[in-house]
Amino acid sequence: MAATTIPRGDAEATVSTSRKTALVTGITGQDGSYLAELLLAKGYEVHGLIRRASTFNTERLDHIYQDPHDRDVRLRLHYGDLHDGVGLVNLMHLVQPDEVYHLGAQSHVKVSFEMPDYTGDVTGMGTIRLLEAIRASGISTRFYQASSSEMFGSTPPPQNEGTPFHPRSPYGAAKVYAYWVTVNYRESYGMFATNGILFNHESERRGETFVTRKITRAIARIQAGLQDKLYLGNLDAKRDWGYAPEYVEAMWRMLQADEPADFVVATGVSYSIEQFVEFAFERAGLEWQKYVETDPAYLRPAEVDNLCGDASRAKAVLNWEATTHAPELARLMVDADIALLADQLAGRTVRVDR
Ligand code: NAP
Ligand code: G4F
Repeated sequence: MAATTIPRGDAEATVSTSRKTALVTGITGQDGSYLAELLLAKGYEVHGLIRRASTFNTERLDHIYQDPHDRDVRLRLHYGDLHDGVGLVNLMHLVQPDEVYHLGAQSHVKVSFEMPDYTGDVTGMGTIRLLEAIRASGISTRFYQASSSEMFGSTPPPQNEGTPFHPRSPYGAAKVYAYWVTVNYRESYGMFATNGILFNHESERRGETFVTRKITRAIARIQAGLQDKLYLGNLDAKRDWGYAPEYVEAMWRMLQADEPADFVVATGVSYSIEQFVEFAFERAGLEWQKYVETDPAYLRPAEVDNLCGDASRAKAVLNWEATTHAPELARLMVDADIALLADQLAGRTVRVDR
């Protein structure tokens, strides 16, 4: 809990507050938006790092956006980038967070083969830049690193905290680097730094090019007569898919623990891509074989064949357990995409600008 200097237009006000302050990188992403909601509901003041873009990139935050001109604003967004180390130091000075949730990353595995250098810089080096910004600003804070089951790569399931890493992509390798620097700063500087090793988690806010959302959006369009084919890559790979809002709760619990540690977060059940396709098409009453075709353009130079997590430590230490599994997840995502498309077609999704 810190005295916080808060920009208010041109002036700045130093506000002494007893509520907890969190800084979230990647706040505009799927997990960042759910985490921001969770932290606001718990009474936190939430600061988010956003990238400058030529288009709006805060769509997932629109429903919790607070006008900075209002009183008692508890959600504040700051321009920055994981490339910009000095900016990160300045942000730490400004916000003085009690907790830092580092979710920002180039998070697409296939894209990481096309942009390996960039992915290494943002997803790997970005983590050490943030850790160094914490040290340079001299603040005491708790740090969460968004580690990934992609780090296990080709190591067979079930995967837990003791399973060796064998990443299969530039993204996975960058996450292994970020994992180890987080452990290193805990051991070297006594930082409360923790890795959440999260298995795939999805939602109606999932990025449109990840496989689950690509499938559920296509189903809505096929049903509406706007699309006739869905092109996918490897249908045989297996993933342990959970529901994102449940996973951000696990992140928060990790930073409330007595001691920093690393935790696998997973459902413990895996399904193939083809099975997810079946669950999703069945929900819409469509026969998937009529619409799905394979396109080698979506294959990766190396694939992660089977991820299935063992989250016993999270259950024992954090009392956290997944409750939503892939069949239900597929149904809720299909329903959400059908409703969203109906809203879009009826012109009910007009953005309110401020
Ligand atoms: P996401 O939807 O792709 O969000 C990524 C976030 O990172 C976005 O807010 C993005 O900003 C931001 N970002 C990208 N490059 C940046 C840069 N150079 N500087 C600052 N911010 C940058 O990812 P997610 O699914 O929410 O996942 C959150 C984190 O968990 C990521 O680190 C991901 O690698 C990791 N993870 C995800 C899963 C999963 O299944 N979802 C599983 C394990 C680990 P823009 O909105 O401007 O693009
Ligand atoms: O949905 P995906 O792109 O997710 P992937 O590669 O498992 O990565 C996600 O989960 C990781 C956790 O394990 C995160 F760290 C990472 O940030 C990201 O959130 O692909 C899932 C599977 C792969 O086997 C892929 O080859 O689906 C297969 N797939 C088949 N057709 C496809 C497609 N994936 C995509 N994106 N697009 C396709 O057309």
